[in-house]
Amino acid sequence: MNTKSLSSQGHRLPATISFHRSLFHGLILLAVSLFPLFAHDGETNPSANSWDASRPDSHAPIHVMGDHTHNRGEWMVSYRFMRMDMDGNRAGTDSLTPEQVLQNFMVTPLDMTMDMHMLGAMYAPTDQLTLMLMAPFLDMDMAHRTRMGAQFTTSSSHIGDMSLTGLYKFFDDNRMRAHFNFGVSLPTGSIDHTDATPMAAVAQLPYPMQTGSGTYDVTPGITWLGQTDKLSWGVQLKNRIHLGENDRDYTRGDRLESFIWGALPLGQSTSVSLSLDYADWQDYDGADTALNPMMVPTARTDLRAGSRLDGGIGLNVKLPGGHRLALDFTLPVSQDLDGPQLETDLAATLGWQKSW
Ligand SMILES: [Cu+2]
Repeated sequence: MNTKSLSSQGHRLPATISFHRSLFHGLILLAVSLFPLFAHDGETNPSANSWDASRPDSHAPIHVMGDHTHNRGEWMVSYRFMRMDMDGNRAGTDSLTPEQVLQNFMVTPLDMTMDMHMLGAMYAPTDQLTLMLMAPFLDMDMAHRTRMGAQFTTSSSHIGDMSLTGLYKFFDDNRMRAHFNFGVSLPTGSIDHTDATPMAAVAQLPYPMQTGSGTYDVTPGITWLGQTDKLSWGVQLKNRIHLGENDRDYTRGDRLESFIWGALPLGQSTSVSLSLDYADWQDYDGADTALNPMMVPTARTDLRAGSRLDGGIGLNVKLPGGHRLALDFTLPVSQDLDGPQLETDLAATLGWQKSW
């Protein structure tokens, strides 16, 4: 058992996470400053100077949100199905057996599946500003084992936190585009999910099984896109900051995410992509007094932080009539969790977009 991470205090990043964070964000800044060199071209065709939204590789891998803006008067609707599989616990970068977790807790989580159905709409009132509305619906199941050897599963299912984002384009030249992401997330998800457990017929579910943050959140970000004759690329940095405290007296930890991707067109309508995502998130402030932190690690506010680097591969197909279909998979390259916490093994996203 990793006693160092068990004893760490809330809302402070472990040293290894701060190091990874600095390293990865440094690499992203370096990449952003080098990209204009690749994007440089001496072509005489004036349209070659514009970023081309009609290319199949112009959209980011489908798990990246708010990656593009639209021209004035354009609409887009989208649906995404995302599945995330978590199996087994870890503390730091080490895997833990259920028996190791049960040395310190009455109950251990074994695995979790999260399904998300995400509806999206985009509309551009001007060439500079695109508005985006997103509504997630979450469906989660978590399997557990008790010290006595009993197994049980809890479930929650509800609309998540809806968000409204303004994407403001501030650069559009030399086959590159850049925009700011200004998002507000509303507490439409629930923080009051209960289910039956061996301890109680109606038990408040621990933090990861709640479908909302319970707070108003802001999600500032920046996105930079570019194209060459052969490929498209993009970089996005995004932060989720939780404002205030929710009705159950806690605040989720803030989350920093960065995405970097490249996409290669295969003909007129298909593209393939590779991506690298880095995220880190912090511990919670406050606590839900209905949860017993001695019972299960998912009820501990100081065992929530972590960081993860994911590699992704994606496919994107343009169809007639403004339709697009996309599929991508992301796999962790490394993850460092303030645990015991369930580790992520795989995420898959299938999406459909229609614009007019
Ligand atoms: Cu769009």
